[in-house]
Amino acid sequence: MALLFHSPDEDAQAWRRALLRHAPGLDVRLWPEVGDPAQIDAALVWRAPPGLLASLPNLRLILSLGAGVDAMLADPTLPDLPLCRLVDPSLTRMMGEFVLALVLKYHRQLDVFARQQREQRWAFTLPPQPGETAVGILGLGELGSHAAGLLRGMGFAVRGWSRSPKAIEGIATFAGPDGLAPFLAGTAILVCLLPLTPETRGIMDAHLLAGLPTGARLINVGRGAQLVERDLIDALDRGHLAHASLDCVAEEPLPPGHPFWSHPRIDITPHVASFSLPDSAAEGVVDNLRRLEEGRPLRNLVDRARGY
Ligand code: NDP
Ligand code: OXD
Repeated sequence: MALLFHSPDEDAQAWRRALLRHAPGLDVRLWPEVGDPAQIDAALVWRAPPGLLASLPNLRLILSLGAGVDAMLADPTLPDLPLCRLVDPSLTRMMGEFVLALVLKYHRQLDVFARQQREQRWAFTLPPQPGETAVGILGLGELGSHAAGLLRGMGFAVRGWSRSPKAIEGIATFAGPDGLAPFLAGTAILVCLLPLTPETRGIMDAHLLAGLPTGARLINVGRGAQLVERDLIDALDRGHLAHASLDCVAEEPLPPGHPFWSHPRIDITPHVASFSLPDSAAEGVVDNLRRLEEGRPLRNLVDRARGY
């Protein structure tokens, strides 16, 4: 079997080594060394140039190197073939760490103290107990449910919102459009871990933000286009929201001079919440290649109608 690898962001040689450890006979071709395009059976890609996948006439499977497949689905030339997204234990763990770090920042009011430092002001109140801080997670999938479990383990009051109803021990769950308002009303720190789909594009707008209690904080680690940027700035400037941490923005890299760079109540990180690591992710990729060969059901298959 021949697998084409393409990613402008990853160490291609490390991926080749990791894949060969699990499948020594695999013919791994590192783009742009495609060889004969007709020989390629599967493609493992991130930010593939539009048209690359369509140029492989015998392609049978597309594997995303990322958890989110929104950019891939936006390519009008994407072949109508099975598409699997990446689920990687390291990616899941790192996202959990990142969300935990930002929740702790807010729980221990480090955003407040950073502002006080700029004002040369020495003041404090007793910090709340974790059980007094309600963290609401939009999206209870692979990443959201793991982050929820970590936070729950730390004693936070965790709630989550998903499309389909869920029962998760120790976590208050809400589902669907009707569940959104009650979910938001009890959330002090909102974490977005939704995939970007037609339904979630612009979901964090003035209406959603108004549904949060005054003084709430926002952590967006999903996708930038889920947030209406102007509405966030309005909510912060009016004092309805206290602070936001944005790992994803609509245009990446964030353009010079964008108001987010200098807003005193916004922290920006350059889409670094989590990464897929070849040493832990390769096993799942190879498992799916074997499933393809043996005609068994693929794992982490994207439902194109849902968009994730
Ligand atoms: P999953 O597909 O496992 O989970 C998605 C969750 O979102 C599910 O719980 C799903 O509900 C819920 N959901 C989707 N659409 C809706 C909707 N319309 N209304 C309510 N809930 C909805 O995805 P992952 O957890 O693996 O990843 C989530 C996203 O995280 C990725 O798509 C990507 O955008 C982002 N990400 C960001 C990274 C970063 O570094 N910043 C790194 C990796 C991922 P249900 O369970 O009912 O299907
Ligand atoms: C992903 C990402 O979707 O890194 O995996 O954003």
